Formats: sequence, structure tokens, C-alpha cells
Amino acid sequence: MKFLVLHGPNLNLLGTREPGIYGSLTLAEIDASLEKLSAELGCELSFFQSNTEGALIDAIQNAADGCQGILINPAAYTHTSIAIRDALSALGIPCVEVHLSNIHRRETFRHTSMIAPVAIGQICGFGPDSYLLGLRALFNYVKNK
Ligand code: CA2
Repeated sequence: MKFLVLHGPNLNLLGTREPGIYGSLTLAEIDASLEKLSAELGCELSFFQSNTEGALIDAIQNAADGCQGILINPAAYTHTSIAIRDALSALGIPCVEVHLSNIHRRETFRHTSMIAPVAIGQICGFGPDSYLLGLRALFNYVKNK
């Protein structure tokens, strides 16, 4: 079983700024914890971060080749990107949306997700654990399908 982990814009700054909102772990440390969990579960992960909408869409389209699911933190594109939503919807493989912060208790513009309607579920508010919970959920969903 192979999954793609996608990180959206500015998440490359994790651990360097705004630790009060996003915590002190770097993106590399989050990826390492996912890698560790994937070894326990017995699945394979590939990772991609981009600050560019088109690059994220290309990665989603390329995932059609050999991936059984996508774990995505679309970051600010969550709230704006119909293009990423369309790419996920067209792909037809399950996707889980994750966020470090609880987007529903923040500014109202963060309450809407363009992605949620095409995801199997959304996990937010648990810091880096959102990613780990998301991977477990995606893995179980694909395994039981
Ligand atoms: O809580 C999340 O995971 C978000 O996806 C993070 C996005 C935000 O736009 C979403 O509403 C919720 C922002 C990612 C920016 O990450 C930074 C990390 C360190 C310093 C500055 C930004």
C-alpha cells in the first residue's frame, strides 16, 4: 500500500516561526514521525511540499500512478482552491485532509474548506498528531475497502 503525503504553502516554515499556533516541530520531523508510523502499519509513503498551487495539482495527478491514497494538508489553499479540490475529485482515490490547528475555532475565513467535500474525512486541531491520526484513518479505510 502506497500513500502520498502532501503539504501546502508555508508549511516548510514549520518549527522556525509562529510556534504558538503551529508548534515547534519542523516539517522534516513530522515526515519522520509519519515514516515511523508507516513502518509499523506496513505501508509506503512519499512526501511532497510546495508553495505553488500548480505543483500540488501536478503531484496529485501523478499520484494516480501507483498510490492508493493521499494525506493532504493543503494549508491556506484549503480555503480557496477549487483547482486542488477538482484534482482530488478527478483522481478518484481516497484522500484525508489534515490540519495542525483547529481551523473551526480560528478566523471565519478558515472555517470553510474547499477540500472537505471530496475528502473521506478531515482531522484538525491535534498539532502533528493530526497527521498521524490521518494516516491511520487513511490506512484503515483503504485496507477495509
Ligand atoms: O492548521 C493548519 O495546518 C493549516 O493548514 C495551516 C495553514 C493555514 O493557512 C490553514 O488555515 C490551517 C498555514 C500554514 C502556515 O504555516 C506556517 C508555519 C510556520 C510559520 C508560518 C506559517
